[in-house]
Amino acid sequence: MREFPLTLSRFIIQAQSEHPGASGEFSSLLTQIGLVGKLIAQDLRRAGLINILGTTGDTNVQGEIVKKLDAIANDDFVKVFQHSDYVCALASEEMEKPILLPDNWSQGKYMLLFDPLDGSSNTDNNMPLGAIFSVLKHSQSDCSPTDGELMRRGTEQVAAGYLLYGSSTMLVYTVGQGVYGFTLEPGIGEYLLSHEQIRIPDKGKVYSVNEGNYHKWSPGTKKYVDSLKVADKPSGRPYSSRYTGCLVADVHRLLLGGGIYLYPGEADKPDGKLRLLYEANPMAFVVEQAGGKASTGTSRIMDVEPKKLHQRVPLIIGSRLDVEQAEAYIQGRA
Ligand code: AFP
Repeated sequence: MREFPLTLSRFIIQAQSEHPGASGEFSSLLTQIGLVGKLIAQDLRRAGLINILGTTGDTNVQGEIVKKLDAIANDDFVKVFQHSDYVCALASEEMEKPILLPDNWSQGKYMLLFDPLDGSSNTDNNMPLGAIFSVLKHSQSDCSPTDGELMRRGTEQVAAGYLLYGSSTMLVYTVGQGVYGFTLEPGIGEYLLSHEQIRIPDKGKVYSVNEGNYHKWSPGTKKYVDSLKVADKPSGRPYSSRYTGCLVADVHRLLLGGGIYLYPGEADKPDGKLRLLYEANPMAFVVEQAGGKASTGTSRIMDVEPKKLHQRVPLIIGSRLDVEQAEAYIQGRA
């Protein structure tokens, strides 16, 4: 009889059975991430039809114009997790302050940090979008976490991953034992295991960066990106340039095919654009678990000590050898 592909739910239950002491809270959290993906994918598929394009007219804590879909995606995350039993704090790119569950509610032991809609500039032109999530464990189980509890190094994440809304909807995540990818089968509303133990090639042939910012980069960054355009067959150059405006989509491509994504520091923005806690750290956890690297250009992303909830960090992420090469140029060693 044809073996039916492993569904996300069965995969999570099987993984949980390997941890006899597991309470199931963690498994439920991951299953609910899948539910959020279905809700947002549904809205995105009909976005042009139900007039939810455009902006709400508000600006978020980043000072960015909030697009209706940003707000809808954020609401979906909050609705699904606020009344769950396994999350005690929610922090989002779209919310200045985290939502801390009051003491009188059943307190879960996990804290969820997320970018509910990554690539918002793509909402009105049918280009890829994503969502990024990071899971931390609350240290005490008897009180609401403080803001400080949420500002933990990337090495303390217990899970991380992303939802990719592209030609298909995918959930890709890690719990520290490799990286697994699930593709949504819309006909049955189930995520099916489509990419088991994803490994990123040690070196790629693709680079992903917004070259419109070239004039703002450090000399080392300029030299590195210039080096990728030199025609030199033995070293596999020139690389191809691919940039979608969606971190999730660009890193997903590199995760499967190899290469490098850069959002470096700039003259007027030395910390770059991307946020540490709910963009760089979770993507770094996934890429490192697949055998790649994630750096600020001078240090490992997951070792950065957070100081603020929405702090930014330069991000150089992808194939191990490509990231090491970029670090050498950025640090003036090449
Ligand atoms: P938005 O969600 O505000 O569009 O930002 C997307 C993002 O954080 C990341 O997904 C992209 O790689 C990067 O910013 C695009 O930024 P630029 O438009 O400055 O290249």
